[in-house]
Amino acid sequence: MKIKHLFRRKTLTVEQRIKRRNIISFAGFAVLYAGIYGSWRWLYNAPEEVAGITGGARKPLRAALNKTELAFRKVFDPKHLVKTYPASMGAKEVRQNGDIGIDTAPGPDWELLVTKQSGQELHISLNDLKALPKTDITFDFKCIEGWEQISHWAGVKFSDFIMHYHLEDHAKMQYVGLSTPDENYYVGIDMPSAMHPQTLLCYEMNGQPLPVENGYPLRLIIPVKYGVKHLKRIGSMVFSNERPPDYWAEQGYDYYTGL
Ligand SMILES: Nc1nc2c(c(=O)[nH]1)N[C@H]1C(S)=C(S)[C@@H](COP(=O)(O)O)O[C@H]1N2
Ligand SMILES: [Mo]
Repeated sequence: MKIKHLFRRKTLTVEQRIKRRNIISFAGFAVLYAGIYGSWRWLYNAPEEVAGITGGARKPLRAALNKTELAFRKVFDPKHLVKTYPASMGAKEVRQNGDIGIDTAPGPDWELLVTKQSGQELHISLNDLKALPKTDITFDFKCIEGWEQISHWAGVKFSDFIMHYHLEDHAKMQYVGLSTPDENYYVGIDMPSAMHPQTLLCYEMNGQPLPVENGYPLRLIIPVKYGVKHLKRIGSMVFSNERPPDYWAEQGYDYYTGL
């Protein structure tokens, strides 16, 4: 017998070939499923991040979100402008969504409390803010619940406010934290988004003082972010290099919720 004969594959019958393929596919899927199960176990057993700032999600998940955020920040120019519309296109019936921290009547003695790093406090009245240059914007306001609406707002550019009150050093920090006077709703904003040229400390909607439900006397309008970050009835402002507490991030939503 010639030696090469030994190594030659036996010609298989059709049945044998089917069987062989079945075995190969079953083995293939078994490995795949074991892999999926293994990854799931790994994620399931992964440590939770410290609850507080964010919702106590599994660390690898949050790490992925944070990495995505950093990647997007690199790709997108922070000075890129959100699309704007003529003021006449602003909705006349503006939606009123979310009343956490604004479900009581606004106090007559409202003022914006800014706490500086030194501990020094600024107490700023609505008239003080109205005396600064006024900027308006009409843009498509988007809520993570799935609705959007073109609306028209006006107030002081956040960056103008920073310059006027000589807070440039504070604006070098990484975050600004804003809260309602009763501290029931609060947001943390990364400084590049706060200093974005379209971000407003807003006191007017459709050329009128803000309705109570839309945040009277002062709210944040930050077009580079989803609605959750547009805090209504701002009572206080702090600056920090740590992420300030954020109401929806604590419930597990992405901290940055940028658009
Ligand atoms: N104080 C306070 N601000 C808030 C909220 C809230 O519940 N309380 N909801 C947010 C959400 S989820 C959205 S979509 C917008 C809605 O703003 P509007 O009511 O002016 O449409 O406000 C944001 N700011
Ligand atoms: Mo929202």
